[in-house]
Order: sequence, then C-alpha cells, then structure tokens
Amino acid sequence: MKTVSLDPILRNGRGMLLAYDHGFEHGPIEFDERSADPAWIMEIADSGHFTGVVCQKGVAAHYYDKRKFVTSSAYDKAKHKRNQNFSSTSYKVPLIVKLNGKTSFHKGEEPVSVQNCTVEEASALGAVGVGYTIYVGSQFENEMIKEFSEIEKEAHEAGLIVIGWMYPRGKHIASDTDPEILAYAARLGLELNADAVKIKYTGDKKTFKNVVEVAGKTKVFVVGGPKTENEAELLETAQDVLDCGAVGLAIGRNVWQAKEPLKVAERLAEIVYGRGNGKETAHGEV
Ligand code: FBP
Repeated sequence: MKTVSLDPILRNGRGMLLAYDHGFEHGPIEFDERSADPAWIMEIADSGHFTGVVCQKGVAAHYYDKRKFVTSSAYDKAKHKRNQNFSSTSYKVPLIVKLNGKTSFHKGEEPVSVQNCTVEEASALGAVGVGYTIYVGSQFENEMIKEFSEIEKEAHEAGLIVIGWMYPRGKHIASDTDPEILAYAARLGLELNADAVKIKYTGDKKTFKNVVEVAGKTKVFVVGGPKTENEAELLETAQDVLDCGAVGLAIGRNVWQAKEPLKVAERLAEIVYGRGNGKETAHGEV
C-alpha cells in the first residue's frame, strides 16, 4: 500500500488550495462576470500564494495549461517575476482534479457523487493530485467508498496525491458540523489511505483538535464555506484551525467572490505560512 508525499502542494509545511468546482456543484449562480471565467481563477491561484488549484476536468482541460507548469525550483532558477497584472507565461500552482461531483438539482435526496474523470485523465491534464467527495453517512456511502478505494490505489500507484472531500451528509446526519461525526469522517480518510482530507470546521478548537488527531498522518484541510462579510472572523477561523494542527485551507468563495481576491489571499497566506507569507522561502519571491 503506497502513500504519496503532500510536499508538492505545501509551502513551509502548510497549504492553501483554491477550490473552483462550484460551477458543477452549485451552478453558475455562485459566479459574477469575473469569477465565471476560469482563466481569472487560474491567475488568482497562481498569484495568490496558493499551493494548488482544484477544479473539474473540463475546466482543467480548457484553462490549465500544463505546458506552463514549472516546479518551484525551476521557477526559482528562472527568477521569473510574478506581478498582479496576470500576464503569466508560466504557472507555479499545481493542479488537483476533482474526480467526482454532483449537481444541486437533487436537494433533499440522499446525496451521491459519481466519478466523471479517471486518474489517467487527471494525470494527462497535468494534475499532481486528485480529489474525491465521500458523503459520509449517506445511504450511498458504500458506493462512494468503493469508488474512492479504486481511485486511491490507482492514483497512488501513479504517484498522485489523493484528497478526500469528507462531507457528512444525508438523512442520518443531523448536523454536518457535529464534532463526533466530523471526527469520524476525518478518521475514515485515514482508514481509506487518503493523503489529506478536506473537511468542515467544528466551530471550536477543542473539538477540532480531536478531529485532526484522529486523522493521524492524514493531513487536514479546512473548507472555506459561503462568502462571509466578516473577514476578521474568516481570518480568526483560519488561525484557529491551524492552531489545532490543520495543514491549511481549501477555500473558494471567500477568495474569488471577494472584491479583491488577492488581498484576501495575501492575508490568509500570512496566517497559513507565517509572517512574510513564506515568500522568502518559496519561489524566491520577495
Ligand atoms: P468553498 O470554500 O467555496 O466552500 O469551497 C469548498 C467546497 O468544498 C467546494 O469544493 C465545493 O464546491 C463546495 O465547497 C461544496 O459545498 P457544499 O457541499 O456545501 O455545497
């Protein structure tokens, strides 16, 4: 049984993934003129201190140009200067392809997320990792666990990182932020040999510490959630989850629905990577 290092999507041992699968999961209702354009999202991911961008295969195929992707060290050597005018000729942001998804048309039904992309396809698109949602507690949980297990084996054999979107949901789940249920979901990620899980915050440090602990060597990313107007609270939550041992954030709407996404990303990066944003140590940017 193989495991794969998370290093390609970490900086200073921490990570910030920009999630952009909402066009599939929620529909374009989440977008404005700017955020409907995946090219704009790729530029935010690349310029906003993100260590990964997550999307479905279609967005990746049309908008993530793997020929532009260079590893950090190659990037450093080239001393490529990034700027915020989005004139990218190369990417340093790694790609993670989501392999399953569901639309929002079936609200109230038992949730199931079905595979729509293979590990091979994700790899051909230039992905360093794959993501897969398991609706923990759903009537269809077993189908997703089975599919995940096959993906985990194939991805690890190919050297790809495997991240489980561990979302408790369905008629047996009274609350998707219940600490015991979230701990169970995180643990399931470890049991299934996920390299990392993406999970909701319980809302308090004591219980979330336990969630991180029971995930063991499987690293924990925390989701962003719907856009909040209270940025201070968002930053405080980021600090709290890191204090509990989370490896970072996998965040979408609170960045690309913001008026100034790069500024929000900058403030989050200060918290996630530490003072100076890890800029001094990553990619030679100062
Ligand atoms: P956000 O930070 O925007 O919440 O993105 C995280 C995410 O997990 C996305 O990957 C996904 O599309 C969305 O949340 C799913 O949210 P929900 O399952 O609540 O509809």
